[in-house]
Amino acid sequence: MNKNILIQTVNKYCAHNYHPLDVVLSRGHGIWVYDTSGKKYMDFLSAYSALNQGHTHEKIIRAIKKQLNKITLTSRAFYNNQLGLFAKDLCKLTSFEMALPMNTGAEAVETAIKVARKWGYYKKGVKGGKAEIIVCQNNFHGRTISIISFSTEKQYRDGFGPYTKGFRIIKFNNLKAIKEAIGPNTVAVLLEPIQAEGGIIIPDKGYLTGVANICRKNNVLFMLDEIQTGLGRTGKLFAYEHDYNAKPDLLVVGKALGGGFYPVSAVLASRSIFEVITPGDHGSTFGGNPLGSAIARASLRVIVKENLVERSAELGRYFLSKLKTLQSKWIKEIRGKGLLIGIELHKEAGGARRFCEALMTEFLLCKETHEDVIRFAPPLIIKKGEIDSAFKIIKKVLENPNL
Ligand code: IF1
Repeated sequence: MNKNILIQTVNKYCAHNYHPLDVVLSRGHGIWVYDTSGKKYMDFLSAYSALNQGHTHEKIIRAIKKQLNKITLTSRAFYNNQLGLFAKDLCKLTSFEMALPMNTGAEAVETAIKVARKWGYYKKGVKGGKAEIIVCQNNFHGRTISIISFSTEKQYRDGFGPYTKGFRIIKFNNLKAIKEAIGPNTVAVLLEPIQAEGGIIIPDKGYLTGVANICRKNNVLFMLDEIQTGLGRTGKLFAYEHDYNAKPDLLVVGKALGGGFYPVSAVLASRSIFEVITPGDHGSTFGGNPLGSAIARASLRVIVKENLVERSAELGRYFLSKLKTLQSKWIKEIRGKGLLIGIELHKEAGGARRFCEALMTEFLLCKETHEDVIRFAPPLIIKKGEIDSAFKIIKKVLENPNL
């Protein structure tokens, strides 16, 4: 079917909760995607880091096919023979004791919030209904009612009240603010180690270590949302490893855990924290299903076997250093960690969207974030030569005096 008809069909039958670039994709492999007329593009968004392993990875497809012929869904009313293996692989890789499987990122964040609140009442001794969780300005943790209740982005909140109580919003990258905000009812601090949607905001070195220490000292749980930054994206398995001794009490993972095939997310924590959760407290029809579990195991294996964490660190450094040579009047700052890189433009540039559109006509797909930031996050399997090709396109577009 023709591109315009396909777009019209989406616009006619799908709620307009997105404003996509004008391209209709029908095939993908590795870092490459193809539109309906067969034109080939580099994917420099990776579905917001859910495709760290690249599109349609063969090893993951093999695991899916194998599992598809056996059993795909059992619900948690019964055991299945994949869930334990998945949870064990994930725990071994991340050095956590236990995992609680969910599907989407927002669900896993909700799960972490529930666990923290219950821990607060049952272990810390906070009085019923008083638990408070500290979060940061400019956060992005998903779209559910509770999560948007503590968003500071007008568009994510407006029109969706009444909101969930129990959150206290403070400045990001500011230890003093956390110290001052903690009170006897504080059960947890929840943050992103790098605010990705917030514009690739990287906190000062030592910030996460500081947060971890403050939490430890005050008997408050330190919770990190690494849904986007985790599993190699920033050049470490998890972004908190860029700091010293900053391991959180609860770690939330998603996106690339499903290898780009399937929504798989999880909360990781110690046994003593998860002790507060008893049968019937929480659950999900699909969370921990055998198909998702087999996919997640294969997705993790690809990250390890193909050294995606090291690749991300090395190629990210290479790409960032090349980007820093760009001579463009539009560029205000370039920042990144691993293969999560943002180019912030001056206000006079008229927004990042038109640059993303121009990059698309040169066959490189990416997405703006926060009006003025172009975000680059290619699959971590990308080769050096492909970064060179992408850089040529970026240079042509950003250094074009007529744009
Ligand atoms: C959209 C953004 C990225 C996340 C972090 C939780 C979630 C996300 C740190 C929720 C999801 C996605 C959601 C998607 C676009 C995308 C996004 F621009 F909106 F913020 F990646 F930067 N924590 N981020 O980044 O996970 O429930 O979606 O599985 O909402 O449009 P989810």
